[in-house]
Amino acid sequence: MTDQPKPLSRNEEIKARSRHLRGTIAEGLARAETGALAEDDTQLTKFHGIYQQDDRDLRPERAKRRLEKAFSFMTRLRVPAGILTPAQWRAMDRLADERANHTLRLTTRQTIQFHGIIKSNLKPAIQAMHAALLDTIAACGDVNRNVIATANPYESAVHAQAVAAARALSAHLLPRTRAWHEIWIDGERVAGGEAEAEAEPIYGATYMPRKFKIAIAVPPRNDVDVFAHDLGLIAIVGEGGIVGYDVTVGGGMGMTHGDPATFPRIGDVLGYVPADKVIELAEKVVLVQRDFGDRAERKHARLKYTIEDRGTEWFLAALTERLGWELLPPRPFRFDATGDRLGWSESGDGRSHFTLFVENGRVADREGSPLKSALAEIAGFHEGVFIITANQNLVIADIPAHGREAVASAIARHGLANPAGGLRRNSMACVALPTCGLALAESERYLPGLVAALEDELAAVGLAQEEIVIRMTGCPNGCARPYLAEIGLVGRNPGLYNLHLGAAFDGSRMNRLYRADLDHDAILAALRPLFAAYARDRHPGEHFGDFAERTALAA
Ligand code: SRM
Ligand code: SF4
Repeated sequence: MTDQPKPLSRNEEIKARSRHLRGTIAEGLARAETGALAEDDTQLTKFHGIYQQDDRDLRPERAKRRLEKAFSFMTRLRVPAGILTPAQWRAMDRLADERANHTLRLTTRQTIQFHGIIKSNLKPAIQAMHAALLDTIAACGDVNRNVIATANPYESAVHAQAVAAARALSAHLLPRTRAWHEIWIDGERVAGGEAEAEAEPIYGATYMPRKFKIAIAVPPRNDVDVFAHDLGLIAIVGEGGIVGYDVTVGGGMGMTHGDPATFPRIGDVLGYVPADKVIELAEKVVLVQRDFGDRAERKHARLKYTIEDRGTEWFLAALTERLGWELLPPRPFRFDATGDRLGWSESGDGRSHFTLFVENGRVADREGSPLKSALAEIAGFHEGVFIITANQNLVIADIPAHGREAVASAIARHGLANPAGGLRRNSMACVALPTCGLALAESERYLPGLVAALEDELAAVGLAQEEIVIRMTGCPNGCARPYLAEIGLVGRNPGLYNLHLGAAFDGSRMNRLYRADLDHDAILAALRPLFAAYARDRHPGEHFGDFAERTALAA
């Protein structure tokens, strides 16, 4: 029997026929009889940063009444390195009220998602983003996504270089098609046939086999979880700032329950690249994956599987061939944590920064906690920038000396003080229900209550202030990077979670499955004795993840 090549996945056909990501999206937007778009077009809108969703809380009621699902759209901004001006923040705040569900959702990749935009509001919403000099191009889809970078403005010069690199990488790897502008902004078709007019020099007609993600970390902070990325860049700082990067490849978090062919993986350190060659390096990594990634099986299409199947040495050889030069041996680096440094800090240039904990990234006005209004007020007078962190938090950054008092007073007046508990400060949950179509269990709506219960347990053994990283997702896709948390909870079924333990505090080692299918009480029962043992038996300075690896998981 001969080895037949496997047929391409359906998404490959959709991309190939799409005339560079146009499909029939424009026609679907004009169709008033449904709140949805054509199915194939919903795959293409992802490349435009737009996901069709429906409110899952309303599904049973609407099905009973034989109504169409309550369709709406999630849109995701592209914000390299997570930086927004106050004017942009104010515009996005208004947009959330006028076109979406009155909330802004800070994501684990340093951007904002809007939920609940109905079809007729989509175009005006995107146009409002464009008017604020923002866009949603390539925020999702089989392309390079939002490039993220350490949100640490305290070392101003180095941070500025990392941000500049993130922006340059994002611009270089952006699709060239004018489809986004044509559909959402000006409505004008490019004359002379899109295919010829818009060759995609990097991606070609069918783009990447799957999503592709890049992060830049500036040690000692691994606040971007650099090892979770297809391509990770670890800044090496010398005289004059960032002189180059250690390069990691093949990280990724997603897996499918019960399918051992899928797994989370942390990236391999491949070598060192001088700073002036980093764009060329990134492009060639993309090209190797573009040409060798699996286009038949989407669950097997990320770079991590290409590398796992063919080997790191093969990958390095394929990369070197395209580069025409060799990576240098990696330089030493040291990470200390994946979390943000919450609260006030100062940089050498006389500016201050306040890192605000935003629970699970949801910026909303709630009774007793008017976070959204408070941030809009601060954006009204703030003279610096806002930086969204990859931990779903927000840095009110670059505050000049004369502006600090006003920010401090707004924080105090609106009760925005950061939480005291070490577990909550290091907690993160993905969106999950009711908007995520893939959620198997609650996440964002459940984690705050679980953390309260776990903090009681920690307080009982004297560990209330202990910094422990906990992350939850409503399914195994890994959107809050739960496999890199000291306590990872991964949704299995409504109300049931797999408990993973043992990741390193600095994000350099993944956790492992400890117990499966736990409900709320079972999660507490599993962790209670471990917290007690940790309080009693830990080595000086030992983090909870290391302790769990040494004790509970070793047993
Ligand atoms: Fe994610 C799919 C939300 C970061 C791995 N992710 C989704 C979708 C779009 C569901 C869907 O496909 O229908 C979720 C939308 C939920 C909603 O209602 O908003 C979603 N992912 C998120 C966000 C908003 C989670 C959050 O709470 O912040 C993050 C948005 C990031 C951004 O701004 O771009 C988010 N997703 C991640 C990360 C973390 C990261 O990149 O650092 C991962 C793991 C890293 C990785 O890619 O391996 C991640 N998301 C996935 C996967 C699994 C991909 C895989 O190849 O294994 C899916 C499912 C898929 O693509 O088929 C997914
Ligand atoms: Fe949805 Fe799963 Fe991602 Fe959570 S981890 S947002 S449930 S896809």
